[in-house]
Amino acid sequence: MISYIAIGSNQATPIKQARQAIVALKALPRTQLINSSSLYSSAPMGPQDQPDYVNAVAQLDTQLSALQLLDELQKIELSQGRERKAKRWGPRTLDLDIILYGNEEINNARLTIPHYGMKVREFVLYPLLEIAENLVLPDGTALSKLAAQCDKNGLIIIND
Ligand code: A4P
Ligand code: MG
Repeated sequence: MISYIAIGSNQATPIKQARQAIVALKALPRTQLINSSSLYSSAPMGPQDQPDYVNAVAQLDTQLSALQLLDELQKIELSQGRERKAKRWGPRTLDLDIILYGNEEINNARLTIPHYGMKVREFVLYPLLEIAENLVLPDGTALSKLAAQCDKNGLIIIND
């Protein structure tokens, strides 16, 4: 199954966290890393008294179920020092969200796929567009259309 993972970090050297996450995704069981976007710098969504984020999107081809994949992603988050805090949209060392899992729509206690925020988040849409320009969402919406409607809000590729 082709699945897209959103990577986000704004603590503890975010560029390093994002790169390390991509290395960890490469090592997932029964999974191949197909591609990953550039790293992007983005303004924080939510509380403004937190550092800018580094965001990226990775494309996987996995034989894991969506829930197995979520378990693996949460292990990676924990291994990179993620603490789950009460504050909504607060700072984090690493956030790994399943954006898409094939063409499936999943709604259960642990998973909402497609990810509930993906259609309006510039830091998800533009990195995804970089590696999947012709992608169509399960509801038939073209990714390019969503991106065209979404302000970049200062999003820039990190060159280094
Ligand atoms: N969960 C449900 N659906 C999914 C999914 N598709 N992928 C559940 C992953 N997890 C999913 O997640 C809470 C629970 O969501 C999980 O246990 C899982 O069962 P979490 O990672 O513990 O909490 P969270 O990430 O703090 O919550 P949330 O609502 O996912 O945060 P967001 O909405 O992702 O916001 N600004 C910028 N510029 N860039 C960012 O990346 N990220 C956030 C986090 C805020 N501001 C940001 C960014
Ligand atoms: Mg999350």
